[in-house]
Parts: sequence; C-alpha cells; structure tokens
Amino acid sequence: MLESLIKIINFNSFGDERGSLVALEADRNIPFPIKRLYYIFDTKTGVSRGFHAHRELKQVAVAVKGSCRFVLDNGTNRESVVLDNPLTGLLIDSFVWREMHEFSEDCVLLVFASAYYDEADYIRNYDDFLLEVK
Ligand code: T46
Repeated sequence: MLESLIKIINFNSFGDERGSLVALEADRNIPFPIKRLYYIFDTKTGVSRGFHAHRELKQVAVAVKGSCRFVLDNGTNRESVVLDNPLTGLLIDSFVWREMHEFSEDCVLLVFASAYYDEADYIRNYDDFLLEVK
C-alpha cells in the first residue's frame, strides 16, 4: 500500500482553567532542528498560496487560528488535508509540491522550517518539479 503524503503530528496540550498551552521543541515533537519560523496571516478569501516544492527544506505547518486546506503532491500522488486545529501539525517533506487553498479570514498559519530562507531551494514551476522528482 502507498504511504500517505499527509503526515500529521499531534501535539499535547497543557490545559487548565486558564486556557491551553502547546510546547513545540526541535528534534522532539518538531522532527528536525528548527532554523526559522514564519507565520502567514491576514489571508484573503479565495486567494491561494504556495505552488512550489523545496529541494531540501522540511517544514511543519500549524493553523494556530482559523483554517486552510493543503494540497500535497509528490509527482505521483496528490492528497489534500484541512488544517483547522492548533493541536495538529502537518509535516511537509522535501520534494513535495504544496498548495494552500481556502484560507479562512482569521487564519494564522505558523510554519517551522529546517533551514534559513533560500530562494534557490524553491522549485516554483510544476513541470520543473516533475523533472526533478523523477
Ligand atoms: C512554504 C509555504 C507553506 C522571505 O523573505 N522569507 C521567508 O522565510 C519566507 C517564507 C518568505 N519570504 C518572502 C519570499 C516572497 O517574496 O516572502 C514572500 C512570500 O513568500 P512565498 O510566495 O514563497 O509564500 P507562500 O505562502 O507561497 O509559501 C510559503 C513559504 O515560502 C514556503 O516555503 O512551504 O509558505
């Protein structure tokens, strides 16, 4: 059977009467040394993002507020998952094409990355991606 492209990491929540707390740690519940964090917010209804793959970068994406839908594609299979829970991380491996659709207006998407920003690591053309992933 084919392994799913959708690799979900479930985070523990430390909750009490004051609210909830999630702790994310490099090489523990985030499965790589974290070099960079970024967050996407102020997203617009009907506006999609992504449409690229990375050669080396690994990432974990968490919708800490609101929701969006990820499409992941390894050149053979294409799968989709809705992120709508701050207790759920999506692990995105290298050489996986990603698209993000259907952002809610309140979405805050937090992303943990294994490397500093490097535009040379991006494959932004789908046909180039297919050539490189084979
Ligand atoms: C990814 C998905 C989930 C930087 O200068 N530094 C950074 O660390 C990042 C992430 C972006 N940028 C610049 C590059 C562009 O000029 O910010 C601009 C927007 O980036 P981009 O169009 O790549 O954004 P998305 O939302 O399409 O993709 C982002 C990440 O770039 C990407 O690695 O996997 O989120």
